[in-house]
Amino acid sequence: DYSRPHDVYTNLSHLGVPPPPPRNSVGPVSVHLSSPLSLEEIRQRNPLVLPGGHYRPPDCEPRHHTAIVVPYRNRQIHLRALLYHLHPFLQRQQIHYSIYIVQQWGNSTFNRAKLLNVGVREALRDEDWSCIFLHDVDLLPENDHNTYTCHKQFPTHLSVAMDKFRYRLPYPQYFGGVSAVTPDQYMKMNGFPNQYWGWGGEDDDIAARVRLSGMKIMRPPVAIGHYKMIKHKGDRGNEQNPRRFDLLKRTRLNWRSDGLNSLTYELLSRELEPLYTNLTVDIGEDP
Ligand code: UD2
Ligand code: MN
Repeated sequence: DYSRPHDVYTNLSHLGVPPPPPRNSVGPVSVHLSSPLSLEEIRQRNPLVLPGGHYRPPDCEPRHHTAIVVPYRNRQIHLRALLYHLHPFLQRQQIHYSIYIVQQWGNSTFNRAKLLNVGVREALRDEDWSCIFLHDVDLLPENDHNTYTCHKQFPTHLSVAMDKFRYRLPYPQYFGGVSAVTPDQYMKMNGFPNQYWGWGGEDDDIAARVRLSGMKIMRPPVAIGHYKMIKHKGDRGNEQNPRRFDLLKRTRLNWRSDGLNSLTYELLSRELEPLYTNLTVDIGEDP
């Protein structure tokens, strides 16, 4: 389903009326990946961003309140590139937002989906966010008509056209990269799985939860959902998860008992950095 995750778009799309772009947006933006600036330089370029990576448009009452949640460990260069691009991008869209970096503490196997659960829960302690974005650290949006807002009814998958997949959806159920849910949608699907340690499968599990909880996936048009993925190798501590196929067979049985309602973790620190809120969390390890 390629309907636009934006009220205006979904209302008008059946009439073939081109949607009005968000104010201040420019459409396609060029994304350069060579040596990102230092955090201090990025901060200087974004003087209106408050500690914790918080921003509120100064000259209007924003209609959208979006938390950006990024699962993270040991990707400094990618983080700088993301902050460099995302802050101006979101400000052009006149969104009230914060950026949360959810950092897995220690050397245990990485668990992206569990970190996302932690990020959602902690972000909602701060504010009544109307929308929560789940955002890989290495993905840079290339078109600012791709609005970082939620669809009222259904979860949205934003990264539909990445350079790494030659700007096409790799397969119909694909849900990796960048997606968005409202708190209600998140609750309805019991959040995300906690049991996927290592690379892979968790995004397909999340897509399955959307369906199993009676929802469907919304997507922006391919021409707008363009992203660059910063090229990288697999990380140590995030090797392919050999159990992912077995786990995926059981999503239907497990989704109600594993997720938001079974989430346990220890928050080790919460820091308001100049460009983001840092959450360092002990999420345990693969049993
Ligand atoms: C794909 C999906 C991703 C996820 C993953 C499987 C795309 C664009 N993305 O990413 O959403 O489903 O497959 O798990 O297809 N990370 C760290 N440190 C680490 C390891 C991971 O910060 O040591 C974070 C980081 O935000 C990264 C994300 O986890 O972007 C996904 O990991 P990846 O980039 O290594 O996996 P990739 O590119 O195959
Ligand atoms: Mn990646």
